Amino acid sequence: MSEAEVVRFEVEDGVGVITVDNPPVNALGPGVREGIIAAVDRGVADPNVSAMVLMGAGRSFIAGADIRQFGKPRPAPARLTHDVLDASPKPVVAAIHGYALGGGLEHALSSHYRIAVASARVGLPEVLIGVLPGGGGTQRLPRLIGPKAAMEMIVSGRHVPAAEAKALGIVDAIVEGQDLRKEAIRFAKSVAAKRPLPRVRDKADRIAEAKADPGMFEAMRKSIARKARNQKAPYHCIACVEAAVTQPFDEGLKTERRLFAELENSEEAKALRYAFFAEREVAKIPGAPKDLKPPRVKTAAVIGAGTMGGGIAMSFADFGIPVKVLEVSREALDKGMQRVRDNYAVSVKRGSLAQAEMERRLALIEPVDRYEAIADCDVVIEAVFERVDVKKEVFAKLDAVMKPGALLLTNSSAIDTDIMANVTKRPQDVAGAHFFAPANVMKLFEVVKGTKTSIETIAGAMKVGRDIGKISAVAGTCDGFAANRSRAPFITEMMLMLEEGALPEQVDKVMVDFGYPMGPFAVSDLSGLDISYDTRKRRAAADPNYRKLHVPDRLVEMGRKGQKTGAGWYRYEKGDRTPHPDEVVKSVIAEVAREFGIEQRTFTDDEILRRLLCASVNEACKILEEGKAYRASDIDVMWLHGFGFPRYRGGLMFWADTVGSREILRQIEEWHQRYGARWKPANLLREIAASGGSFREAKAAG
Ligand code: T1G
Repeated sequence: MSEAEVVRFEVEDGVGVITVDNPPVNALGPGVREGIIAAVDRGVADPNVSAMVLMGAGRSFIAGADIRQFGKPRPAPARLTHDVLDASPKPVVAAIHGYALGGGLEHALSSHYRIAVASARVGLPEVLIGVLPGGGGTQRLPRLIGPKAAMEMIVSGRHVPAAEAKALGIVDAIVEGQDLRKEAIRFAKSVAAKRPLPRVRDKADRIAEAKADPGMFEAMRKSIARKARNQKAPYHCIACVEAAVTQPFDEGLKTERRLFAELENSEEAKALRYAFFAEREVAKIPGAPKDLKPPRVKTAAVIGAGTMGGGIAMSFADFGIPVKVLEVSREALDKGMQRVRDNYAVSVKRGSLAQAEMERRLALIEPVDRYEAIADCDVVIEAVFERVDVKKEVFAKLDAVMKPGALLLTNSSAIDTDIMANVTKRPQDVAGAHFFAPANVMKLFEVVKGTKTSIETIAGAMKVGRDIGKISAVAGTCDGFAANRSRAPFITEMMLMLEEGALPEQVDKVMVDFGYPMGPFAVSDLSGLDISYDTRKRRAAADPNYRKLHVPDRLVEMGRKGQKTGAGWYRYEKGDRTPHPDEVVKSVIAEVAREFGIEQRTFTDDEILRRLLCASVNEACKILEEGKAYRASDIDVMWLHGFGFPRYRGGLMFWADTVGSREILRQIEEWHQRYGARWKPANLLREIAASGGSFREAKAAG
């Protein structure tokens, strides 16, 4: 796109209006910076122009640099837009609507005034994609709002609403009325003659205040130590803001550029950029007609007021959608509603929810005890016991009462969606809507397509997920769908390594060092060992060849169900959630090894990491081969938002590419030799290794 096409310059009432028009979010792609510079030059040179306005066309101001350009060679620009805007002898007013993020906000900070509509959001979120504000943001923002507030914004990467931005001093005025352009021209004229121009780079008063608290930078480093471990970008952000306090502006800019260059092509930045685009790609349904735009659901219903049912109802209420909760027994209904009230009360007690907001959300959740009461809802999600007969009965009733076109969804985490669909006369309207516990917290929303599910129903269900703040990802119906199925081998290997001599605390340390917030055994103690025990019992009953997991089975049979019983893989002191390694577990492991003649040995940390993740990479390839997921990057999104996979590692398949497809195949073949059939390499994995291809770009077969 040429400069002229992505940036327009028009003179109106003596004001030069510079409009960036680079859909969808006016990113600073090719030609945009050059277009802005050319426009400012025209405005400066035009005697009829007394001031200028910089704004975005369409739904947003500028959402930052074009992330797709990162990692690609870029010729060093002769002039920087920031310097040109800053140095303009005529005032430039940045008029913000939608988003002013990253390079977008930096262009606004390089302008002399900033005005915004009330719904606008501003921020410097570069740290979320593994870099830092590289267009002067780390030097200008501290001068405008003070180093502490600036550092908080830059290290968190959060989007700041216009009202708060005004209070912080980022924007000079909130614009009323609908016509931002008109208001911006009026504002520009009102400051056209004012001199000197308020250049942010010249502001020193807020920097001076920081000199009184030099410890703020070390304090910030300490406060992010746990969350930002293994990462560089957050620390480089702090170092840049520190430079804004300790160095002259232009020296600080050099520091910013040097540290930016260190990050741009880091593994961390590549992984976070990949995750950014994978989260956008996952929303796309291959082959779906472009005009397939399902409506926002206005009313919802949930069948079952258990833990999942209650959490699902809260998800709808949290996003302002009225929801009915159906339970046939009044007692179960009251118990379920009380659990919902208690959950909200915990958030109010923690201060993360206002009492009034709690009341507002509770008012959106209506308990009902008759199917007729939900007949007009746009979507219904069944969340009853994981028993086939009960689910079939529910779907037969839903088929009888729900209005035509309603989405009939099941929250089953394992039962084949077709079983529920086939008891209805409208299987095309049935799909899985798999929430992850706790349903009102976990972001992953797995939409399961049955054999007869229509593309309209898939799109509708995915939209439901997005409308309640989830990340919707599609999976094909099969045992464990895509997310749990891809993780199941991870669980199996973690249990079998114990039988060979690994210890829970060693495995957990490896995964925490890798970046997980918590190790898999500690997570198992938190959610309860008995849940997976019941699943294993069902599987062993159905499949005589099912490989029993003796150690966890024995612990549960000893009454060690995890934190809730004070002991599981670890032991816990009363009222304390700190996991303590337990000799009892060691002796159970030794006992199982002796009984089944399993030789005990030591494990390297790297072997533990590879054993867990390679098992799932292999399964993910089988899932793609069978078309049970659209893209490998979808599976990565599932791991990021369903299983706490460290985001700066990109995801399971992205990690596999950092090891390399041939090495992954070599490793899996070695374990195939040693451990047998469960490690048989997937055909797709062999193909990727043979072609030297990448796992993250793999797509569903056919
Ligand atoms: N670059 C390239 N493409 C982008 C983009 C960007 N900055 N932002 C969005 N897109 C694409 C996105 O991939 C999708 O494409 C479409 O726009 C709609 O996005 C020098 C170094 C603005 C809050 O980090 O956070 O500036 O999938 O689905 O939900 O210091 O997009 O349709 O083909 O997300 O309404 C800093 C990133 C860059 C902001 C809108 N900026 N964007 O959310 O729409 S680094 C960011 C967002 C930088 C400077 C540095 C969100 C949004 P497609 P969407 P949305």
